[in-house]
Amino acid sequence: MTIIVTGGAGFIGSNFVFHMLDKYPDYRIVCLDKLTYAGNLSTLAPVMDNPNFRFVKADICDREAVNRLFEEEHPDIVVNFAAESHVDRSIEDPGIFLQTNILGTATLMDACRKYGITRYHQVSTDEVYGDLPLDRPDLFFTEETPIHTSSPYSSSKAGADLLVLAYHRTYGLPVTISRCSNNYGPYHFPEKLIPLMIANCLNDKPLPVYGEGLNVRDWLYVEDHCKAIDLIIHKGRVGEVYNGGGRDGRRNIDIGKLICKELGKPETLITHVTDRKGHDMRYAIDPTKIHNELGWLPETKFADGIKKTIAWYLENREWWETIISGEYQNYYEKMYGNR
Ligand code: NAD
Ligand code: TDX
Repeated sequence: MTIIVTGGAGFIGSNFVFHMLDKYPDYRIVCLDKLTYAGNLSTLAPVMDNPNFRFVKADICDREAVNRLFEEEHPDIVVNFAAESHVDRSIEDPGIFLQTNILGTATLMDACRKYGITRYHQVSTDEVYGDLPLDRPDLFFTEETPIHTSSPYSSSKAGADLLVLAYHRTYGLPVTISRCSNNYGPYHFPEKLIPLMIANCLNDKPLPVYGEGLNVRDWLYVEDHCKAIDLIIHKGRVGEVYNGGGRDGRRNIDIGKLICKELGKPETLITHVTDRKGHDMRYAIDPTKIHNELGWLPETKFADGIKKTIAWYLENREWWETIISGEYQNYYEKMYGNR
């Protein structure tokens, strides 16, 4: 079995590469990644010498490079993690989101049609459903919830999802889609809420909370997401969408307080800054379908996962300190300097 994993040098993709190499010693895992600002080859260092692993630096939008890889590897399965993934960046500059997230997805699926695969899996997001009101805790996203996006990022992911379902209906491509809630855990790029707050807290810098910080996210430990995708590509029904979530909704302000508490820092580090434009209020996933069909349930509770995550950032300072000492400084100044 050969699996092409795109975006495997990023946060979730790298965790998935580790999970698959560990669980399936007879599988070949080929990572295709452009190594954008969000991709780190150092993350993959532990598996670079593994004979079952190959890394290829390429853009999923580069048809020639993608086709060449299919001719060389004859993949059985393609799992597409590659994307521009940060909502705030999409608000600043949507173009690359449309390019990578929509056209890149089409390019990959065209290669799948041309060379033949047993499964194309699209890693999507709960953000395609838009948001839920704070005063309706009884509401959850199901796979039947209408697509209703808020940001250029979520719109580009929704566009890709529609294309994936269209390639299934029109060309009979054997596809599946997963829509998971916010992930957290090792190798999470420090522009996202949890790793940004951990890094700032450790450096005694302000923890920027957008607006009042009442927005709720449904946090899922990254390993649980990887297990969900593993189940879907092996046992999921072709043409289906599967939601995955932690059923562990938390307000952003409470995440900040918890991280201060765990690291023994004062809550006065929390600083309210200008809100994100079009900021989604609440995400909450109903994972009944994947539970009933595939037996998946998140195994790591947020209370344990956040402790493991903080411990990882303490033990792997070099990984994130290298990131935040480079180009990230310019990004941070631009996004937070006058906020
Ligand atoms: P990430 O930004 O950490 O990693 C993205 C990876 O894709 C990087 O390694 C980057 O170099 C690579 N990439 C970007 N553009 C590329 C291109 N044109 N060609 C090849 N490689 C390219 O993202 P992540 O948080 O790991 O998210 C992975 C996927 O999961 C994305 O599709 C995202 O939409 C989805 N998702 C993320 C979350 C979350 O909470 N992070 C939740 C649900 C779904
Ligand atoms: O500095 C910050 N302050 C703050 O209050 C940052 C970076 C974020 N926030 C808020 C915005 C959100 O309400 O925290 C929440 C989480 O923000 P992000 O970490 O940027 O994640 P989110 O916008 O929810 O999107 C994430 O989950 C869904 C991923 O980045 C997406 O790729 C995924 O699809």
